[in-house]
Amino acid sequence: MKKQKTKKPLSIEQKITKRTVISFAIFLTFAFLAYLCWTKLYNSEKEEPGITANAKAPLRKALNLNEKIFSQAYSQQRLVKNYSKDKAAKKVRVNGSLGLESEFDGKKWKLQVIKKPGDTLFVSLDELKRLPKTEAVFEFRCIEGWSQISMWGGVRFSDFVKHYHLEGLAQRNYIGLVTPDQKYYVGIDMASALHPQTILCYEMNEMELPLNQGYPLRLIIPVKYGIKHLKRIGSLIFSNERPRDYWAQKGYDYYAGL
Ligand SMILES: Nc1nc2c(c(=O)[nH]1)N[C@H]1C(S)=C(S)[C@@H](COP(=O)(O)O)O[C@H]1N2
Ligand SMILES: [Mo]
Repeated sequence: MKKQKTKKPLSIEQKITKRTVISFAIFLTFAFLAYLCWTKLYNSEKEEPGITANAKAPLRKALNLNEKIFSQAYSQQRLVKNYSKDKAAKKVRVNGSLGLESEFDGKKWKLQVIKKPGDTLFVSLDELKRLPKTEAVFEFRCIEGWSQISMWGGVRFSDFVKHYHLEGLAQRNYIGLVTPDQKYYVGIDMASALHPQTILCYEMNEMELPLNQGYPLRLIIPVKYGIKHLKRIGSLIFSNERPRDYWAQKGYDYYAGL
């Protein structure tokens, strides 16, 4: 007679043990995968020293990825909401005076466009005023938590680029702006700089800019938070590397987009 191979059914205890072993194996697999991801993120390429020195590498990586996605999704067509003139605040808030405290002679001022070492273009306020004027009434937002609808006027940055034949330089990735005393500085990705609402601004509420709001020239860039709207522009550069940025050095997101 043939011996029949019959499997003895597992007892309740054996069943429970088997399940526990399987669950534990699954748990270990996931724990190991999580560990691999973490070490990969943590040992990933470090940021350039001095630019975002205060942010921890993995967090910074996430922010950079964020920036990549935003700039890829970025479209020149995406306009920030424009309001009618009467919605603009008459008493416009003043915030931030870095780079505005040094002695300054507005009458002698010219915008310096540094094309390459030893080749600087100087542009006076009168010359800027002769270019077509663009106005923007939008909700200005500060990362400190306040916002206010305000009205600004000046030359669209993209018009400025065309007028002075700077298209070649505008192929680079960033512009960098610095106050005349170099105490405040920002870097802006080129897509945002060339956005149709970005202006080199010389007017507020249809009048000359007040000194504490950036006379003779400031940046107005509605697609970004207030930190990027540098007041009193001294010089402008075009660069493939990220220009230094005051608040990014303190750990804020370099992109600071809305
Ligand atoms: N030169 C210079 N520009 C600056 C700042 C600054 O401290 N110095 N502060 C920024 C910040 S944080 C904000 S919110 C806006 C405020 O612009 P406002 O003073 O016209 O409201 O300016 C930005 N531009
Ligand atoms: Mo701000």
